[in-house]
Amino acid sequence: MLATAKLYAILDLGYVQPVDAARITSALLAGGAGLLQLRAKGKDRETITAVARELVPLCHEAGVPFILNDYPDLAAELGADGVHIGQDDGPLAAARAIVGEGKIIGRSTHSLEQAEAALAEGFDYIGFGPLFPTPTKLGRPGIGMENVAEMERRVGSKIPAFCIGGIKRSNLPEVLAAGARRVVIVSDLLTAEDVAQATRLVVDRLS
Ligand code: 3NM
Repeated sequence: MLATAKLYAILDLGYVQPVDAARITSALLAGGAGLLQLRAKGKDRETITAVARELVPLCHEAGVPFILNDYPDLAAELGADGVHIGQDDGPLAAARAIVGEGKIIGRSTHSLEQAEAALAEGFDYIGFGPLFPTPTKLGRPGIGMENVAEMERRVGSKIPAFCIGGIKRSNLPEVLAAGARRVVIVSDLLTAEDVAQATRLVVDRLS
């Protein structure tokens, strides 16, 4: 499923209350998201565990890998299909030792050099961004779209590479024209009036 996923959706508890997590996740899955991450920055382990226990079966029923942001130990404990880690979260081998062989491990990258380093290290996929400044990750400048095509040639041709950061239905055509083939969209989907319909629209444009 990772190989074919074009839209990576993130259930971010900065936008969605835990009580709504299952409903919104079902809409993202119904719309055709190919990967689903739970991102719960600043939440306690109990909250993350409770939400993940609801989302894992929904993802598995849909045949979509469930990825946990950070916390390789919780990912293993909760039966996640993988974990996503940032530049400051240590080497791949350390995360692999905790989540186990056969699990998906992704890395956030913010430059061509970091993208190539993640490929060389053996990550299963990368995020590449933020292309544009975004309220979901405040304080980071956008890296722009000028390296997207080269990143796709050097890295995206070997492992799935998802452009991320400030991507919306409205600017998706430009992002695709710049060479992106897979994207992560967070706030534009989570704040959509009809989450499933918005997701479907993006998936259709990516296929
Ligand atoms: N990681 P939105 S940008 C979670 O560049 C995240 O590593 C990024 O959210 C990175 O679609 C980002 O709302 C936020 O802009 C993406």
